[in-house]
Amino acid sequence: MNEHHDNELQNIRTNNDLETLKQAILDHLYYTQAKPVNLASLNDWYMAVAYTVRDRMMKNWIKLIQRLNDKDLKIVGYLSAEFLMGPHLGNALINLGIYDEIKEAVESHGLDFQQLMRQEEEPGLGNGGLGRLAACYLDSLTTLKVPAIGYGIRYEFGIFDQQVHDGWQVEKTDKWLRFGNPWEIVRAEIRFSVKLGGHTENYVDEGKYKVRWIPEYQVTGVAYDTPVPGYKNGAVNLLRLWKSEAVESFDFTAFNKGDYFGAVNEKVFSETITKVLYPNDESYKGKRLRLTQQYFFVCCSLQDALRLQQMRGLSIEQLAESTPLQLNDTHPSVAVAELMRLLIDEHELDWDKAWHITKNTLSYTNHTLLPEALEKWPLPLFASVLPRHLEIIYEINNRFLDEVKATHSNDDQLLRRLSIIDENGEKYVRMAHLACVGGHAINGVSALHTELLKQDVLHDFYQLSPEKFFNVTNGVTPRRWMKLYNPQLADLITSKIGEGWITHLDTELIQLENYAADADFKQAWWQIKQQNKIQLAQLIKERTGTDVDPDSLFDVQVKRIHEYKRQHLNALHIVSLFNQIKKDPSINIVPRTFIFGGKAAPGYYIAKLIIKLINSIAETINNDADVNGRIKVVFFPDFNVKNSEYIYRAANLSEQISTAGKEASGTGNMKFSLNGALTIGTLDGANVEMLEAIGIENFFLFGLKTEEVMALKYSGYKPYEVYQDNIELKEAMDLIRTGIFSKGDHSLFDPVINALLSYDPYMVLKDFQSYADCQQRVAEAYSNKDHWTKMSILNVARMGRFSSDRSIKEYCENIWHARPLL
Ligand code: NBG
Repeated sequence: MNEHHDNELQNIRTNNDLETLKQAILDHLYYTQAKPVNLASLNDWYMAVAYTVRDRMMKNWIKLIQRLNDKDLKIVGYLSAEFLMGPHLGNALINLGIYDEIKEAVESHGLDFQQLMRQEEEPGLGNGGLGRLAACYLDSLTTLKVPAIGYGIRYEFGIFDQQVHDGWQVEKTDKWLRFGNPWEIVRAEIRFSVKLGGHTENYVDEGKYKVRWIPEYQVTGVAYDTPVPGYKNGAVNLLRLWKSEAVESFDFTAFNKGDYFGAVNEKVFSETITKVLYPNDESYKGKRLRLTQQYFFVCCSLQDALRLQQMRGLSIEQLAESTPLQLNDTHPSVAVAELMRLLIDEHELDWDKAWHITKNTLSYTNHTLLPEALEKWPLPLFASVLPRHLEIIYEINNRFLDEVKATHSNDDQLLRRLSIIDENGEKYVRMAHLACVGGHAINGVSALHTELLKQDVLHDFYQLSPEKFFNVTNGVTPRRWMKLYNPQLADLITSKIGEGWITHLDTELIQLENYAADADFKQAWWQIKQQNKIQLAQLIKERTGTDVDPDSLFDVQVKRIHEYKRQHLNALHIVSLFNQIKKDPSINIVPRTFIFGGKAAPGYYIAKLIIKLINSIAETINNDADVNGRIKVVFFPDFNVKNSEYIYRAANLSEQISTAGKEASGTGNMKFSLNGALTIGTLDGANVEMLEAIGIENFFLFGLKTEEVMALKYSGYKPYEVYQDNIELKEAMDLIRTGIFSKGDHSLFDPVINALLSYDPYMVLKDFQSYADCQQRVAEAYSNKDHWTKMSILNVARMGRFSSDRSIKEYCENIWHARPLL
């Protein structure tokens, strides 16, 4: 290629002046989308713009690929079954620093920029907080210039789209790839084969005892790479997702016998593995495909890590120092057995050496204390999918328990509790135990959560190896959650304290405290919130048909629907407000809009009924003459990263009301607070640390503490007595049973009501009064706009430590021993 041509190519693909960008978009429309301007759909334009932006990452992307040969390069591998990246375009524009330029270029073609951005499908490859955390961490890793690869699964269908029909959740397949995905590049030559099922055979080779795995079948994993740009720093990392394919697309024996459909069968089966993301909160027990998915992506990722090791000219013995691998929850924890298998069976290392490498390479993040969410696989199922791994796990377990006996205790009960194999009744492989034994570090995701892991869920492991335990409190990226999703507030902040906060939130944001008493600043702060509320009100009207008043207090609870998160506590409080109004329509009420959003797992009946309850309450209250618009209830359908843009920034009040001791951290709590919402919350998860940072005077705290929850449970909690003793609560619950919200159907909500009256495992009733009282304080505080605004500013100012940059620095220092690339 001659010099001149090379330069020209560089220009149209790299220059950021208006004329070049305009032309680049037209070029892609023509040469990539094959459309003339007059026939181009909005999607064609979106694709052309996306390719134009992607081009501008290429140079640094290729630089990264070239660096993959560099011996000194330490690469962090983040293994996660979920990455909830959110729409890529806006984020890329912010991080590349070309938002305004592209906006202008797009508009110069006569297009509506916001509409074009909304054309991008949500890449919903995750359920909620855990998957979004992985996405925030990739952003921070890259912004901090730590070379990293996010390893995961390229689900053809992500988390279902939620529709609401007659108040009920209806799930729709998420066909996010249907109009093409301009952000990924298939690496057709990066493919690994993955064995499944079958049996093992022992044999002796040159005097050495060896094992051969004879699989029942085999599939191939192909790499799909998506670039992850850092914030204005020229760094790009990779999100590498695996898609399953058939080894042979046609079974030619079947084909030659004339069985065309039989021949395609294998292809269909193989591609099933990465077909669909499992919604969480469902029991995975017995879900063979789920285990297969987990193994599939772990197997491909580890083979890839070893390949990169080789490319860099490093030995396998150096794996731990050069490629630390983080297990995001137990979903990838089969990596312990798989890495051992690769090292022993395929690379012919001896056990001790392999074990040393495995242990020092892997580390494990726990994300939940709920016993039902701790993964365990029935032994027969595990054996039938991964026969060789089960043998390895037995060996790991035997050696581990022998060591405990030798160095600690022979206590049979202790050994049974520690064992990787659960032998109390039906036998299971406990994946959390495998991850604890097979890694060098274990961390919780908030201070409280880590304490509870140590004291309770992983107590025995903590006693055994306290040095393995760390806390890394979660964080969120200020790039997406503030700069991109709340541009006006971001600009206001920058106008006062400069833009250092975007990358140094923990040290810079605090300067905002100086403006908390500044009248003009407060006015501007309030105004921006108002404008954000007006926009959300418009969207609510569009999506639900409900009119809401932007001057009312926007009280928001968005997150997955789960009993422990207690959306029904919020709902009961609304019903009791309604009841008060009905009893005395002249009662003085601070106008409020209660906004809910979130998906329920399709198999979680009570959660779905809670959605129906919220919608039913909304229908009655929103149309009640006595209420007269003073309170409104909205269920915003299909809450996801894309829709959340409008929601966090418009909230006055953030509901973080889980039962103390149940929410591992929460990250929505941080997103709200960083966007100026005040929090009503329990001492749970990261709320504890937020409260500490923000100050109790700026936080609406209520409810039982973790120890109180535990003590009450121990002493025998009687929810029915609470109900009988509390008039407000009793009237609210009874009102639901009159059928007033359900067109006279008295029993529709019985499953919710009865669960509360008989077990109430999350102590909704016990916390009701404290919550209602606290909500009264909220209403009073909101009546004083000036003071409310001051609290809001102080809130934001003091939230600096909840940046994911801080979290990633802690992982780098304490767990990965990784440093930024200079
Ligand atoms: C979730 C917790 C949240 C936490 C996120 C991210 C799972 C298993 N856990 O509290 O419920 O914020 O993980 O750590 O999804």
